[in-house]
Amino acid sequence: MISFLLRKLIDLLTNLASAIDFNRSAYLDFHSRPDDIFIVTYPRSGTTWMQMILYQLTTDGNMDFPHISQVSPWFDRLILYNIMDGSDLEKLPSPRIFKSHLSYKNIPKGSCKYIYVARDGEDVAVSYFYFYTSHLNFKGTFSEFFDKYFMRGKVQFGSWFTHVADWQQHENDSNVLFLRYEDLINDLKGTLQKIINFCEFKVAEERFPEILEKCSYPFMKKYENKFDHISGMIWEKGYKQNSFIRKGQTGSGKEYLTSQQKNSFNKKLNKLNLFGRDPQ
Ligand code: PPS
Repeated sequence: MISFLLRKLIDLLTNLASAIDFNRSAYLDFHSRPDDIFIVTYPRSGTTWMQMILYQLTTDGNMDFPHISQVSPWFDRLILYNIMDGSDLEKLPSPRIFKSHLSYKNIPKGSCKYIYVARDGEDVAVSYFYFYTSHLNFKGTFSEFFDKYFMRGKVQFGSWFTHVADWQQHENDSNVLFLRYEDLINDLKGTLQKIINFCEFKVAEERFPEILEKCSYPFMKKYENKFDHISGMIWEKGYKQNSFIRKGQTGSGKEYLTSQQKNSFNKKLNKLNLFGRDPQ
């Protein structure tokens, strides 16, 4: 029974990509700008890293944002879950930096730029297996995930092979920068320079050490809550983390209630003869 339900869940997730196709009309009112940048990837290929890189290259790099989605929204999710419509998208300041897992066919076209990040497919499979286990309640083994789901393209965004092959056909397009996760690992500084040239950013040379530090694995790991999908969903719903064990002190009531609120509270309290309180 459980494996049947699990199978259903995975089929449902697999249909996500086609659901996005189905919802295509929803983003037809999207108007691209020449300085829009779409970071496009197959999942687990370095999307979040690229979001952080572009955030660092286009701002002063402060870490005040609650979640990376606030400064670099996930386009497909905004559309699919009606989080934003065309007019909301219009209000976002330039340069708009969107994350997307859409295929080339389905990505909005226009005057904008696309940075595609591809990663070794075997490494993607392992990373995706761990993601399915930690975030999507997958209970099977790696072999099961690999043979039954990943290799058959029965995962959230379909086949890795199709996704990469599809985008690779456009690697020489003038508005596409085709990068590899492995380039970022082997030569982060050189790859940042390629991005700067492609996007025509102006970044002062003296900012580089700080940018490299903030885009490093240890730095991003330390701020993991600002990147994790789980905290992203919590932020999206407006919930605040680290506010459950609040102050742990007496006297907030005195501070917050108006005298009218205190009077009506006391009236009720006195009728019931509950435990004594200091007169106000
Ligand atoms: S997702 O779920 O599609 O948004 O995932 P995505 O961000 O594309 O990929 C997650 C993997 O990227 C790794 N990552 C990094 N590697 C090196 N340096 C930095 N700064 C960095 N930030 C994210 C992350 O660890 C995931 O890979 P694995 O192999 O699972 O560790």
